[in-house]
Amino acid sequence: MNDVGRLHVLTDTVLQTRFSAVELARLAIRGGADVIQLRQKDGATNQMIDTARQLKAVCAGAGVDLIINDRLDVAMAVDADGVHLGQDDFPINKARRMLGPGKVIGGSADSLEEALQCQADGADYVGFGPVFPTTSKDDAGPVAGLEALARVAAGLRIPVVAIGGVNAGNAAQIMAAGAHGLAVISAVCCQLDPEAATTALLRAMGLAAAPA
Ligand code: TZP
Ligand code: MG
Repeated sequence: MNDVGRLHVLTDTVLQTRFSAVELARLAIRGGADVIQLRQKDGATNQMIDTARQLKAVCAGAGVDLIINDRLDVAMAVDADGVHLGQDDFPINKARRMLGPGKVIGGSADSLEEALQCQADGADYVGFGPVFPTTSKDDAGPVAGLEALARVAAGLRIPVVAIGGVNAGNAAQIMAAGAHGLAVISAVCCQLDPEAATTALLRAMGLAAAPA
């Protein structure tokens, strides 16, 4: 079983254009993020590989995992630390065979059934959500809520990372529900100070000291 980080920051350059993916990664890492996920839905594959390669250098220098959303091919091209696969993406069990045991594989789930299937297929963690309302993903599906999150966290052997509408105001409740960690887009990427926003999340999770 591969170690899974606690605070996953998904880089987004569509909802905001102030920061590049690489700038976001640098700032989030300075703020304490331990996983950077490249999530890029559009654009040329060559350009995505180029961004992923730059992110890999930034993450490797900081001892942070780089995970690629959706694209097993891009993850393999840059020797990323892992891949995050949705229900309609490359199958987790086949990705495991291609990547080998040492890479992190996450799977998306919005129900206990989907989460259990991800686990059975060999995922290292499940990204569960949306736990709260979000405007960052058009097809995010119904809001699951904290009780559903707690049921999934209790029902799985592998870590559950909560996603969807996560912010410093609800992070403590999410962790109390049994989540291993959090994944965010807007709570970091769409903030004026992504570094400070990352640290605020870690504090709310109980993983960083309060300011002196
Ligand atoms: N998957 C489920 S909700 C979501 C994704 C990618 C969007 C999360 O974005 P935000 O801004 O943290 O709510
Ligand atoms: Mg996907």
